[in-house]
Amino acid sequence: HQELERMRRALQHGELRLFYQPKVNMRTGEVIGVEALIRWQHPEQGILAPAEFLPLVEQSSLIVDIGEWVLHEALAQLAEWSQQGHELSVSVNIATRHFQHIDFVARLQAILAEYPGVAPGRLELEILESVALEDVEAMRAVIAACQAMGVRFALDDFGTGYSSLNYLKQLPAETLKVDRSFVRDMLDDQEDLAIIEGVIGLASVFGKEVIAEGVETPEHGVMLMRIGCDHAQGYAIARPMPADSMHDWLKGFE
Ligand code: G
Ligand code: G
Ligand code: MN
Ligand code: NA
Repeated sequence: HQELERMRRALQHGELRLFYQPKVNMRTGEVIGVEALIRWQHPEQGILAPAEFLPLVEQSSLIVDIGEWVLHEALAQLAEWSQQGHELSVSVNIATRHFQHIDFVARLQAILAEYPGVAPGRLELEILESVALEDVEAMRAVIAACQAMGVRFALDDFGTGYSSLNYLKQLPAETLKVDRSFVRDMLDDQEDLAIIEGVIGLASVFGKEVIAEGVETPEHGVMLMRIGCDHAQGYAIARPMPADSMHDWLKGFE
């Protein structure tokens, strides 16, 4: 496939970039971490968003190579930020096909070993709720093996994946990431607000953290804090930015 060949070359030629978006505790003002978000610095078309190239890549094993590049890049960046005095954690999105790769755990362990200065607890993997629901036993074993190394998990786009409430009881992730579709309409739509409140209530019973994504205005932030969701990510706080902008942003946010 010609498009895939182009992507492989983009990876080899160093055209992929990670942007980072801060996640904050709105109540304490603390930066709890950053989410790594891939971009393609295309030689002619400029910066391309993942929607423009990832869906194709996800249909091939190239997603494993790109996913491993993302892990390396994010961990190297954490090490660099450490040297600048910023002890951050990073969340990395893991494609389903990558996560289901037979060698996922061993290769993750090998990658982490290359960054001895970065504690595994500072890496969070974002997987889709639907992944954790697929082949539950096998996925739970993979998640548990990663957690045994210290790596944390967040269920991304939470609320869109049809988890049964019973399933929530054994959900292996530390964090639930409320899908931005609920957050977007929560100020006008009582039902979306109720869904977020429900997730927060369940999370607290099960000892899980909740973060709201897609927090676009201060009003959203105020309402989220009112209903007990202190962790937020979204344009109201910061847009995804290149790594070298993070130092200045952190200084300004303090
Ligand atoms: O950054 P943006 O909002 O355009 O990201 C769109 C989607 O692409 C998000 O759903 C996000 O989970 C996904 N995505 C972003 N970066 C990565 C990445 O490094 N790996 C994978 N597998 N998905 C990513
Ligand atoms: O699916 P995932 O949660 O990984 O998606 C993250 C995506 O959401 C990134 O592509 C990021 O650019 C985008 N994003 C981050 N903050 C906001 C926001 O406040 N509003 C909207 N609409 N998108 C956001
Ligand atoms: Mn995500
Ligand atoms: Na999401």
